[in-house]
Amino acid sequence: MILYALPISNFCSKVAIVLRHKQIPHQIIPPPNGYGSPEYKLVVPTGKIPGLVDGELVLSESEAINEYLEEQYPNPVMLPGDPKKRAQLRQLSRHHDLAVEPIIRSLFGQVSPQTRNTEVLQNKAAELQKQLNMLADLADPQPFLLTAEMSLADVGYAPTLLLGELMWECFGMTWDLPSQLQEWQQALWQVPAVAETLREAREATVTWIASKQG
Ligand SMILES: N[C@@H](CCC(=O)N[C@@H](CS)C(=O)NCC(=O)O)C(=O)O
Repeated sequence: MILYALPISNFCSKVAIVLRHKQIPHQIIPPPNGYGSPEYKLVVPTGKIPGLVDGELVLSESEAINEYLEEQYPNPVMLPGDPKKRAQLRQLSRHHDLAVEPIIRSLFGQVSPQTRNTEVLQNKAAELQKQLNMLADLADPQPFLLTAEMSLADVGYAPTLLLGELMWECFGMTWDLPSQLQEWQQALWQVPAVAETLREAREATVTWIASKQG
């Protein structure tokens, strides 16, 4: 199994965590000539990362990839419970992809001081706080969002919250994770697959931020 990925991409980290946690034999390699390149599109037609190749199967979209990995390699289980529980777990994963992550992504252009706008930063920070408070309301940390063991609902948040924290530091803003989520984040960061993936993500992100400071 090959995962086309870069350590700077939080969506790639979301998949790398699952591959590592499930101890699925795999190789992680960068997309040839970068994502979006004609060479990469010959292998993964969308041109996006993460891209998974498993024999004949070629997949994009972290959510589709993670659910495929869960179905092919059910141990350890990462989407447990009855249909109601599984639906709630999927909801929290979508909350990451559709509500929390896009706010942080929308501030990539602000990492360079030349293009920074304080009003935009403050508005986005307030929006993010609302979405994190919503996550705290929807979750029931045990210590993972809705489960005793890490599930597919948790994995997207690990790299995205790290990315947010490093960006907020660069913006000189206080990173304020709701108190109900703090133990969850500690537990998450201690999972070996998460710790290994975040080490690489942190290094890539710190380098990226430094490169934008002129
Ligand atoms: N919804 C996608 C998002 C992945 C994504 O945004 N990947 C970026 C890099 S971080 C990318 O490949 N962008 C190139 C493009 O969209 O053409 C997922 O969950 O995998």
